[in-house]
Amino acid sequence: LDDNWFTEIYPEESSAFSLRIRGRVHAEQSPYQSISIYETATFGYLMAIDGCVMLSTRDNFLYHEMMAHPVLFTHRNPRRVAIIGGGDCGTLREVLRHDGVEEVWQAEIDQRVTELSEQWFPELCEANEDPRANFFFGDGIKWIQDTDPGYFDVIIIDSTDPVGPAEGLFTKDFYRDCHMALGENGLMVQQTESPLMEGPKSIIRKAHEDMKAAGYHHSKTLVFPQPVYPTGWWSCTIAGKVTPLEHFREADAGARPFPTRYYSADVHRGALATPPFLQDII
Ligand code: AG3
Repeated sequence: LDDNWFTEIYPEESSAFSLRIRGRVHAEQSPYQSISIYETATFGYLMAIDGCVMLSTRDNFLYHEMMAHPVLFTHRNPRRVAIIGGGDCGTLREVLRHDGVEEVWQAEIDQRVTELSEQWFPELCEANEDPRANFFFGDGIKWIQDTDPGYFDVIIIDSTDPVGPAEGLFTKDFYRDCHMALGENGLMVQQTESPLMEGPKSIIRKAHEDMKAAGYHHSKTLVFPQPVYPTGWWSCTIAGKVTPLEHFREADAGARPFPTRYYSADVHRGALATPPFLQDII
């Protein structure tokens, strides 16, 4: 493949994902990472951080809807929500679709991610002026430690892979800090990478173990497609203090008064089904 293609090579260099591009429209080294934006032939714009795909115009709705709606329709009355990472504001937009949500905080370490998203993915940032939306740019781990105990109903961890700046977000200590910051019915959800990349060092299994060790009684992995990420199949793992995660507000999800392109009550129910091979890992 030549310069007309963007390629992300996956670990062990035995597989890769490519998209034909019209060109690279932006590249910079921020204080935290390298950020590039490409104009692709058929996926709209693409943001890559340190060479890893973060999102494309065409398919980010899959990931962002599944990071926001299942957890918000599982909590019985989510009013205060925190997003750790999520600098592109795609998750934030989905959270703000819920009328009952009164206050959302997005704690992103790299302000440049948000600024570039405003420029190249304006549709994801269309709700940024909503008076319920609040932005903190800095270390999300310290920020959650400084949060009043019990303040949030839901915490969404929308991070990059568990290397570099995001490594500390995949730890028991961080889950415990989130546990402190959550109210008694609190729920946390984390993006947990691809179920098909699972090896002996299973990220999903470790997430479940660490969540239990951090004091959550329930944890559940949901799966969904995401073509631009490694293997094309992705997951998020929800952890709950008291709420069983198989039961969600199905009637509310079915009657949601806002548009979605992937999420529905049926899709939510389907995503809760754990394929046998994944059951074995967890
Ligand atoms: N969050 C998940 C990115 C992980 C992709 N990994 C990779 N391409 N190797 C992205 C942020 C979307 N809001």
